[in-house]
Amino acid sequence: PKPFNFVIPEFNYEEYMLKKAASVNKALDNAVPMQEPKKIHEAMRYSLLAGGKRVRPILCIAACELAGGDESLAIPMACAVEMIHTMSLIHDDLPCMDNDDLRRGKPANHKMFGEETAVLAGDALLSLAFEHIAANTKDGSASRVVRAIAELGSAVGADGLVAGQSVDLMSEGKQLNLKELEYIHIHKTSKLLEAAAVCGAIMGGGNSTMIERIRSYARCIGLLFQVVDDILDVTKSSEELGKTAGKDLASDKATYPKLMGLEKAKNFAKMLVAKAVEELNCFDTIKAAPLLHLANYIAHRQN
Ligand code: GRG
Repeated sequence: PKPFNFVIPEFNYEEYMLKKAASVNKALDNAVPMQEPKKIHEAMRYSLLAGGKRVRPILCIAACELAGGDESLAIPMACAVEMIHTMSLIHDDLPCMDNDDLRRGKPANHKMFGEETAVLAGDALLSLAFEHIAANTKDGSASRVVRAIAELGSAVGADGLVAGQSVDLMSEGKQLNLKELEYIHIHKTSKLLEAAAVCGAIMGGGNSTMIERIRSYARCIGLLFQVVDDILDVTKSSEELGKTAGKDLASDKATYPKLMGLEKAKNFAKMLVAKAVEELNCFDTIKAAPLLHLANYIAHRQN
């Protein structure tokens, strides 16, 4: 059964996603122009414009629109979220972290530019993210900008992404239980998705009830994102190997399918998407269509 069993005929999801991704890509390109010193700017642009799915910035814009604002109010915030996401990927791939050579099908930043430049490119993107919000958000919204910056900062630092990464690194070689696995996912993945949506809703002028419903929605899809990732790891590698047991069921890494079984993990994903949809039932369905479809997309994504 489909976890989300209604369509909104008035709404063309693919067209919406393509249009928003194009706006985000253009704004990101403008936000980091090629300039001196060339190497660092080239490294920043290399990863930032490497063609991610842009889920977080689109979530930010859609939440802003749902809360009553227009796209232009959320664009600097949306770009900042993608800059932070990108810097976290650059640092995650470093030899001292996950030590990955490839990212988005291309050589990782440190493989292209060297470790020192990759560290600096990440640092520069993190700093630019906050500068970009403060310097480029439309006039008249200073108090919203301050609230959103506080939200984003806390999602990224030692209570957010950094906490998730730190606990993940410390857990290497340990057998995690579900609660520990969830802590890592909530911090490494959900926090930034949640901040993207909440910051969008703040910029859009949403009231506190709207913002909190959007927050709960985003929490669900953040966890959903990771559960689906884990399920894809199993099902994809099963397909590739032509076997029933996938890579992650065999490896040491804790995943939802490994800890609860594949069927239960799939049911958990269905429960999360249903809860995410339920959180938005206080909004007009047509207006909430982008976020409803985004939840559905995350549940059914293939990469
Ligand atoms: C944030 C200050 C700061 C430091 C970084 C390295 C680190 C601390 C955190 C790691 C965070 C991390 C790599 C989380 C995984 C997030 C995740 C699910 C990535 C994949 O996201 P997609 O599928 O990727 O949206 P694309 O490529 O489409 O953007």
